[in-house]
Amino acid sequence: MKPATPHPDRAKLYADMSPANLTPLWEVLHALVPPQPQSPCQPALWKYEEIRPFLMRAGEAITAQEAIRRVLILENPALRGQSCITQSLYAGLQLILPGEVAPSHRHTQSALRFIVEGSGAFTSVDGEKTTMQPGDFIITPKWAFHDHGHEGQGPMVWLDGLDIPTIRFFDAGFAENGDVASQAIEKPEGASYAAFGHNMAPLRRSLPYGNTSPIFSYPYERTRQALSDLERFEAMDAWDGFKLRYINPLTGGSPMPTMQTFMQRLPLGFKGLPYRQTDGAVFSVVEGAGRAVIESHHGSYAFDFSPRDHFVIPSWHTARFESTDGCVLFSYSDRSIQQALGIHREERLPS
Ligand code: 1HN
Repeated sequence: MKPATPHPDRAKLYADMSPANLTPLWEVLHALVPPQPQSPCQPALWKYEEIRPFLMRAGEAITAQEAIRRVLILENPALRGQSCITQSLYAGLQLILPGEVAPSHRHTQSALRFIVEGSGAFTSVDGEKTTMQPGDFIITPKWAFHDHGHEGQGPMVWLDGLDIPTIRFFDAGFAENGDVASQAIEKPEGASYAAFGHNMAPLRRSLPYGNTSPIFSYPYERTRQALSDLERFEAMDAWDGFKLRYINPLTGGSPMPTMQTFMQRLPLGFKGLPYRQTDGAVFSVVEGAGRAVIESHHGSYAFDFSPRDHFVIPSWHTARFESTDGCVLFSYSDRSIQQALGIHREERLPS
C-alpha cells in the first residue's frame, strides 16, 4: 500500500527533523508490521537445459582456481544484484572440471551442497574427504575448512545453498583462506558416517561441529531407500506426498542451525492440496517430472519441472504440487531459524 501524501503542516515537520536523522513511525507503521508477510521475492524457475550452456561457458571463461568458486548465482528476479534467492537464502550452481581444485577456505556462513550432475568430485571438510554422487546432500559446517577437487571424468555440478543473506543481515561474517589449496586428508573416507550415521554415537566424543550435524554427507542411496520405505509403510500426506526432513542424529533437529533440508516423493498421479508457510524454500528436482502451482500477490505461476531444474517458492505464497508419473524433490529453507525464534507458521488449505 502506498502511503498517502502527508498533511502540509506534517510535511514541514518531517522536512525539518530529517537532518537530525528522525522520521515519523506513523507514516511507515503499516509496512513495518504488515498483517501478513508480503515477500518481495518472486516465484522463479531455472530450467537446467537453459542454464547448463552458461555453466559450461563459465567453465571455458575461468578456472576454478582463479574463480575460487566457479558458481552462477540463482538470483531472485525481484532481488537482482543482491546475490540471493530469498531474503535469507543464497543459491548457486557450482561447476568443477576434472583435475581442478577449488581452494581451501572457511567462513561463518554455513553451506550445503546438493549434487546435480556428474560424479568423481570430492569435497574435504576438516581433513575428511567425501566423494559426491547425484542426489547426495553434503554439509560444510560454519567455520570448517573446506576445498573441492575432481579426480573423475566429465563436468560436475552441484547446488550450493548458503545462509549468506542471513549472516550479512547480522553483520557477523568472517572468512579466511587455508594455508594450502587442498587440505591434508587426516581421516578415512566415511569416518564421520561410521561414528554417527547409524543412530548411535561414540561415548565421550566431543561434538566436532557444535550445533551442526556430525555427519556431513547424507548419500542419496539411503535417502531414496528411506522414501521408498515410507511410501510402503506410511499413509500419504495430501499436501506433501511423502516428505522427510534430514536430521542431526545427535539432536533430532535440523542438520544445520540456519537451514533445514528436506526430500520428498510425489507418487504417481499425485494432485496435492495447497499450503503456505513462512519459510520460502528452494527446490532441486532429483527424479521425475511434475508441476508446482504458486499463487500470491505477485500473481499465478505454473512451473513444469523435470530433473535438475530449480525453483523457489517464497514465504507465504500458496503452493501445490502435481505429478503424473511421480517425482522426487530436494528442498531447503530457513525453517530452523524460524523455529528457533518460534515464528514459523504453516497453513494447510482444504482445496
Ligand atoms: C563457498 O565457500 C562455496 O565452498 C560455494 O563451494 C559458494 C558462495 C559464497 C561464499 C562462499 C564453496 C559460496 C561460497
